[in-house]
Amino acid sequence: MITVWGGQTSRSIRAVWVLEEMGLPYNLKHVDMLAEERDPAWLAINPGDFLPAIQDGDVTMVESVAIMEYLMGRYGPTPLQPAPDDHAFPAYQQFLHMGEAGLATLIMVPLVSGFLAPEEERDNWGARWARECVERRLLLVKRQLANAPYVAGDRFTAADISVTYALNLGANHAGFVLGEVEQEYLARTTGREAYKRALDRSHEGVRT
Ligand SMILES: N[C@@H](CCC(=O)N[C@@H](CS)C(=O)NCC(=O)O)C(=O)O
Repeated sequence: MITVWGGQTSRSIRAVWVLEEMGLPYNLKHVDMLAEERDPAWLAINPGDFLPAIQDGDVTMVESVAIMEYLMGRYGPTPLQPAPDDHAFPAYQQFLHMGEAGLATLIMVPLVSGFLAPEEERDNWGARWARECVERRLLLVKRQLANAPYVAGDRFTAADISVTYALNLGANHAGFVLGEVEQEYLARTTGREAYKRALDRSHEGVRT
């Protein structure tokens, strides 16, 4: 059985959403990132102490996009992952990675500056630079969604799972203002039954 180590609002939702879309069974273990002390069992899984991680037999992995690729590669094929000869593949690959490397990673800088930095360090050059980078990268998302309902084209893929997490993170926790096109897109992606199940399971994880 696959175990996902995650949190209520963490990138573990990407792994759990893929598992729900693929109908695969899994356990979810909640890690409280705000707790003063860490469960040694968790640190044995990821001494780097960031979420998410998965265990699958003797496989232990971190990095949410790599985990999604592992799950789809190991337990697919799945329509979430277009084949390399599919015309959707280049856009799929680009936005799958942009969701984390180009968006969520950079969004974390103004996010943590705004919430965690000492008052006098909140408005800093690095956070402003990262915010501007995100704004420019969002133009690529906006341009793609002006022409297609999903970031890889006509159908929903794991690239949408990656980008949806980033857009939600930016809008809900870092003050990014989304346009109508992006908001309609989020309504489409988060309206999926598998997303709702993933969210429910992630919240249940807190109570176990
Ligand atoms: N690139 C990593 C980012 C992981 C990450 O930043 N996770 C957050 C939670 S969503 C975290 O655990 N942050 C705490 C920390 O890094 O100290 C991924 O996609 O998994």
